[in-house]
Amino acid sequence: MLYFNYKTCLTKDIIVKNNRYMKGCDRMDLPVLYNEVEEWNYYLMLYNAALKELNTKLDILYNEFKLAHPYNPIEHITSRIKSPQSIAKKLRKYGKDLTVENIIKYVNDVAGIRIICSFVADVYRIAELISKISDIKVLKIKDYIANPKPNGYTSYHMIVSVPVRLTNITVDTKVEIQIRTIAMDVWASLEHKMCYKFEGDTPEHIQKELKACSELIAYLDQKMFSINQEIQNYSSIQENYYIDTRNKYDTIESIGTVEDVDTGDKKDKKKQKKEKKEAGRKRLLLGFGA
Ligand code: 0O2
Repeated sequence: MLYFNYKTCLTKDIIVKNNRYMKGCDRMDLPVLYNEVEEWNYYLMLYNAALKELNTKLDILYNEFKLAHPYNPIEHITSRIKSPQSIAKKLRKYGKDLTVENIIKYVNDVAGIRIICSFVADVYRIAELISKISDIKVLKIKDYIANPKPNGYTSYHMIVSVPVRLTNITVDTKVEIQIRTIAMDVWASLEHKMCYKFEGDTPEHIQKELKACSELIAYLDQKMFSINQEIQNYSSIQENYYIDTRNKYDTIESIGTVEDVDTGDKKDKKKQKKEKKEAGRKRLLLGFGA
């Protein structure tokens, strides 16, 4: 699984392909907040920590799927901290002043994770699994798959809170998770790129074309899903193998205990210690007797 930063992440986010390590944005300057810099840095630290926590949980889910399920429903995962421009734009849209308090209160996607799935059914499956992860609290759901936006945008959005444990306190921190199929992601990425310059004032005929494309995307997703269903029927032997593997691992409840192992080496050391002690006693007795 590769981590990329989607769209607008600032500097310092690093993609390291093989060790699956993502370094979050450490700093983000909002010049308008010059008198709240310290406070903002504190919240940024929390948002970054929440992203790391959630990324780790999702990475575990991803690896488990790779090992013990017939196919991995997750194609890839990306995460980012929202850009200052985007934060400012959102608050402007809500008619709110650019203050740290308003960002925390009104901007739900300062920290964002995007999960790209293979099929629509996988989107719902992953959403359900996320809602079952201990520690994660689902605050809000927007199902733009069941109810697409008027422009044709489809995606499943969850606002969740993740506990960030600091030395003295635990802070529940908001993260937006967007879950969508590859096809939905193609549409959203291109629409975002193409309509950015219109700033919400996209000409009507272009809007219509994009809506038509989104319908094609929905058709494609549905078609690919039914082809996949058919393929799954051919591979029932493979399915059984995975069910066996999953059952085998489902019985493992803990690998978190410590056992004292009596190695030969340890025995030797014990013996040596005993012999040394006895020799010392003999020496003492000898001395006493001398
Ligand atoms: P960026 O650059 O991704 O940060 P809310 O306060 O949460 O109820 P909000 O934030 O408008 O209101 O919520 P919503 O509708 O869930 O949208 C949040 C994000 O979804 C957007 O963030 C986009 O990433 C994506 N999104 C929503 N609608 C569209 C759309 O029509 N087209 C595309 N391409 N993406 C969309 P931002 O802040 O717009 O941008």
